[in-house]
Amino acid sequence: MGYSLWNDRIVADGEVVIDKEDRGYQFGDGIYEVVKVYNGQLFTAQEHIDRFYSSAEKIKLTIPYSKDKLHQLLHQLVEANEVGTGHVYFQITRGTTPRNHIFPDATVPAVLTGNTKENPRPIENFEKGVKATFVEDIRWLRCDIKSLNLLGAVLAKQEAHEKGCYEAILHRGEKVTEGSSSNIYGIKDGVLYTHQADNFILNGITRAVILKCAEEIGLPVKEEAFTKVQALEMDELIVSSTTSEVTPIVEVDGTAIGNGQPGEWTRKLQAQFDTKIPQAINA
Ligand code: DCS
Repeated sequence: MGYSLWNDRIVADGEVVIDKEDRGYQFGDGIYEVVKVYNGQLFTAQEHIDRFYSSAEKIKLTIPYSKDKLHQLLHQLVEANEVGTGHVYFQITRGTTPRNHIFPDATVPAVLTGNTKENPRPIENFEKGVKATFVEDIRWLRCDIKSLNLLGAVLAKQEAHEKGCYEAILHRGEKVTEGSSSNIYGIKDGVLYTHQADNFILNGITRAVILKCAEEIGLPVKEEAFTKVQALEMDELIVSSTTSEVTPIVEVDGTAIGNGQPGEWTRKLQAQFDTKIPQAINA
């Protein structure tokens, strides 16, 4: 047993009570974030908090706490649970009212919850790479919002899992958008390609770190969509997220990417990413 975040308090896990009329439970009417913890320290927390507020604004949900207060609560939660390396999950819903699609009135408070998980970095995936499969992107048209509604993502990830793959590479028609819970990149002739940050993808916080790393190691970036055919012809493919960091994709639906091994640029990006990971404060 550990501690959870419940509105503006850190409480014992068992104390959290969620009503069956919570709009998150009824409609998936809410948003969430996942923040990585390295050596007891939150990584890119401000960026995640900013995106949380931005997702909230896009669905017209008012978060009744300041960004600073939320940051402080997340920090307290990580300390209370003595997280070493893992992540914090938190979400907010539009509150509890008898089921009705129409928003509740402004007096109904949003419900904020959060918890942590100890979770080692997936080092073997970083070293050996993973397999992926193409899945048609049937999600809605506001993938820029980190919505609790994840059915499209869940179905795609399950399909990938059943095929023995780590991730589903989603595509709308011929164009690759992103992964079911990640962003996707291709490297061809020394240029890194990734879908532009529009309504068809979630603008990953890890994506921003990777684009910065690319700049720092002299790898030019083109934020534009590539096709499924182009994906298979890339020299290197990468999947990224808060928990996947920079993971090489070495095979898609049985086709080897490049020589079937993680590529040189991927190795350089991983090394550059590693330089940004917070070390233990008293190390
Ligand atoms: N695209 C989608 C659809 C995602 O769900 C995620 C993260 C990303 C991209 C990558 O964003 P970050 O780099 O900011 O993590 N999904 C979170 C999730 O559901 N679990 O872990 C990360």
